[in-house]
Amino acid sequence: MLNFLIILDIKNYMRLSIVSALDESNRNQEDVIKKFTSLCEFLKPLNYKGIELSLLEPEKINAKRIEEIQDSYEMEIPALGTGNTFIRFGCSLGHISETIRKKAIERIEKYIEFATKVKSKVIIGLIRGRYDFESNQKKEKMNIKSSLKECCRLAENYNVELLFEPINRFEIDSYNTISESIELIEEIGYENLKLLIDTYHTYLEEDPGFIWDYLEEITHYVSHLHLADCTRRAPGTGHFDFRTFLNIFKRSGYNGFASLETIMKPSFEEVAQESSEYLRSVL
Ligand code: LER
Ligand code: MN
Repeated sequence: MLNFLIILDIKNYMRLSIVSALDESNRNQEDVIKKFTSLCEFLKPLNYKGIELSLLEPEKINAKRIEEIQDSYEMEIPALGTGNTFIRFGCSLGHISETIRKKAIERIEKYIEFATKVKSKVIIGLIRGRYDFESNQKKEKMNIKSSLKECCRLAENYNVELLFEPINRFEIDSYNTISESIELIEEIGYENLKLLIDTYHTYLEEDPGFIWDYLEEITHYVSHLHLADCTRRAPGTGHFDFRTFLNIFKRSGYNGFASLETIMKPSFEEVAQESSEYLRSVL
């Protein structure tokens, strides 16, 4: 009987979530709440346990109401995506201008405030930015380090975890690989700075001959996962080995979320439904 219960527990261990925006900058409060409620309503029966929110202005959202809805559906918000801060506002942690770096840190604080209310974590990904002709990789890395320390200090005050995401070289100019990112995490030295591994970036950046053994060694740094196949479409539509990847984390006792972050084609609904079925079949 005990063995049976343990097997069931392992089957349910990897909690699934999916990335969605709420479009809070263009919608009124009621529409934002409606959008979040309809996501919970749709995703719950598909076995999702969380919704990762990609936000731009978290301070515009009534966190108390979001918290009430997530509690009533027993849905978590495992992480907040911050990349829009760079894409839409042009603010980045690695920027050559101190004023712009400060703005990016101020924006991160807004996410941290929201995260503490809805018990989430804050992603440090695209918000690191890209350098232009006035800067270079060395300066960028130095600026990212000092900004990141400040973000960790702020997040610590709110008891919030930050998730550092290695991102492929076509989208960002530094910290593209897992090992460089771990080196940085060690150097920064804050307990609340963890690693986010995205399968799409892993596929593009890591050595396929060594990656599985390497992942086995570093699972303890990891607190969140992003899932997309090699074309950034839904898992199972390309040739990334999700069975091997996910089972490394399952065996290690990983208790975080695996969040779908794909191109939502043909539609969000189809990706959500098909990915949930596929991932349950490989886990
Ligand atoms: C963010 O999580 C990410 O993976 C980037 O590639 C931006 O989409
Ligand atoms: Mn990602």
